[in-house]
Amino acid sequence: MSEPYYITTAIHYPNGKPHIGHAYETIAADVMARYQRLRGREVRFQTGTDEHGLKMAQKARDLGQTPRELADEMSFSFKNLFDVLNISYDRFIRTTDADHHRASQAIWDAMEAKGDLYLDRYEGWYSVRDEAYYDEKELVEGEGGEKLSPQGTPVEWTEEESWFFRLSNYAEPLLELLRTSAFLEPTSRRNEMIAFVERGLQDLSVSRTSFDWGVKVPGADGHVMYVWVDALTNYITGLGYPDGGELWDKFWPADLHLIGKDIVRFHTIYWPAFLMSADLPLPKKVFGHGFLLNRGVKESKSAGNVTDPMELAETFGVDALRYFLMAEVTFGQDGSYSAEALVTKVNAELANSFGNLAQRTLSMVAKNMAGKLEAFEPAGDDKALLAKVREACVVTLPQEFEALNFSVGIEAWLRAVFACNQYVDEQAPWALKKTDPERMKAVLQTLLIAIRDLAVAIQPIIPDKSTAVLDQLAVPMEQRDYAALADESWFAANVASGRNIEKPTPVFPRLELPEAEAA
Ligand code: ME8
Repeated sequence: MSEPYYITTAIHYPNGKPHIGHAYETIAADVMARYQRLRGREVRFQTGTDEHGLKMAQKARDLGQTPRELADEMSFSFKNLFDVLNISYDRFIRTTDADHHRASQAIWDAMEAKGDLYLDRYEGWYSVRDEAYYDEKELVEGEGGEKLSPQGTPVEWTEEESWFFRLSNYAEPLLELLRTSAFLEPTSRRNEMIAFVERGLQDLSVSRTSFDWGVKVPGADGHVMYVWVDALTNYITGLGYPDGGELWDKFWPADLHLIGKDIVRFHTIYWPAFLMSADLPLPKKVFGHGFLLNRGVKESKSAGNVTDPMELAETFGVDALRYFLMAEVTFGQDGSYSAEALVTKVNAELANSFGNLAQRTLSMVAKNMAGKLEAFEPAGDDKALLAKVREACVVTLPQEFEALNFSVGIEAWLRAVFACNQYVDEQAPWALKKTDPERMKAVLQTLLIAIRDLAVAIQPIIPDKSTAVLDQLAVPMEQRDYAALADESWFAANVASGRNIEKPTPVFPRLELPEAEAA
C-alpha cells in the first residue's frame, strides 16, 4: 500500500480574476503533488475558491451583481486558469458547495458542544480586505494619519452582536505546538506567531450579523459564520467531514497546507485551535511562502498592478512559466517577476541548455546511428557522467523538493545538465563519427541515458515538456517515476525492438520578448 499524502493550497478569493500570486502558489503545490506521486505516494490535492464574506459581498454590490453571480464568474476563471496551468488537483472546492455548508455547521456544532462558543458583542477594528479583526495595539498609522492594519489595509470600526470562540483557552497548547514541532515552516515565520500568542490571545468573534453572505450559524437566526471559520473548514470538507469514510480515513490529517505569508496567523493559530476544540487531529505542516513582486512591487487586485497569468501562459507557454517561477524564487522568500527575467532564464536554462542537449543528442542518434540503439556498458568518463547525473536526479533534487527548496533542487538538476553539455563538448561525438564510430555510439548512448534521468526528475516542474522528451526516447509510461531511475530496461527494450529513434522536433523553442515588454 502506498503512503497517502494530502496537500492543499489556500482557497482564493474570487472577487476578481486570478493574479500571478495565485498562479505561483498553486503551481508550487502542483509541483509538490506531482513530486509525491512520482515517489509512489497516493496523493490527494485540493484547491478552490473562498466565496463568502464581506469582501465578496461589497465587491459584488459595487459591480451591481449578486455575490453568487460574482463568485460563479470568477471561480470559473480560477478553475480555468488552473486547468490551463496543468494543475493536477483532485478537487476544486467552492465554499458555496452544499457539502461545505454542512461541514462548516458540523465543526461549529462540535466547538459549541465543547463549550467553546458564547454569544456577546464585538466592538473593534475590522479589515475587509484582510477579512481580519485587529486589536487596537496592532494597528499602524498611514501617511495621512489614518489607522491601518499591520498589512497596510484600511480598517473600520465595527460593533455588532456576535458569537465568540474561546481562543484564549488554547494559548498553552498552541505555544507547545509552535515551539516544539516543525508545524510551521519556514522557521523564520515561527517566532512571529509565538510572540503573537505570548502577547495574550483574545477570544475571537466568529459570526457576523450586519450582512448575510455566508454559512448560516446553526440555531442562531441572523448570524452567518465569520468567513475564516468556513474557509479553513474547506480542508476537511473535501475529505468527507463530518461523515468520515475512505478519504477521511486515508488523508486526514493533511500533510501540508501551502499558503502565503500573509495568512499564517489564520492557519497556525485559529485553525489548530478550532481543530483542537472539535477534537480533530492537526495538520502535519503549514508552509508560508513569500510574495511574488512585479519588478519589486507587490501585485494585488486591490493595488491594481496585476499581471494576468493566463496571458503569460499564452505568451511564453505553461512550462516556461512554471519553470521560471519555481527556479527563480527561493521558496519561502519574496521574489520578483518580470517578462525580461523570464525570457532570459528560460532561454538560458531550458532552450540553450537542456533543450539543446536533448535536441543535438537525439539528432545525432537519428542521423549517425540510424536511430538504432545498441547494447553497451558505460565505463570511464561515461560512467562518471552518469553517476553525477544520477546523484542529482535521485538524491539531491528529491531531497530538496521534499523540503520545499524547489529552486535548490532545480539548481542541482541544472548543474547536471551543464555537466552533460560539457561532456558533449569534450567528447565531440561529431568528430568521432569518422575517427572512432564505436566510441561515438558509446558517447551518444551515455547521453541518452542521462537525458532520460534528467527528464524523469524534472517532470514535476515542466510536466508537458519532459513528457515530450521521454516520448522521443520511447520510455514506457510505467517507467517514468522516480523508482524507475534505477532501471535501464527501457534502454534494453529499445535495443531489442530495433525501434528507431526518430529525428527529433525541438521541445524547447527560444522565447522572444514581446515588443510591448521590450520597449
Ligand atoms: O487569502 N504572491 O485568499 P487570497 C504570492 N481566501 N502569493 C500570493 C500573492 C502574491 N503576490 N498574493 C496572494 C485568501 N497570494 C483567503 C485564503 S485559506 C483557508 C483562505 C497568496 O485570494 C495568499 O498568500 O487573498 C494566499 O495564500 C493565496 O494567494 C490566496 O490569496
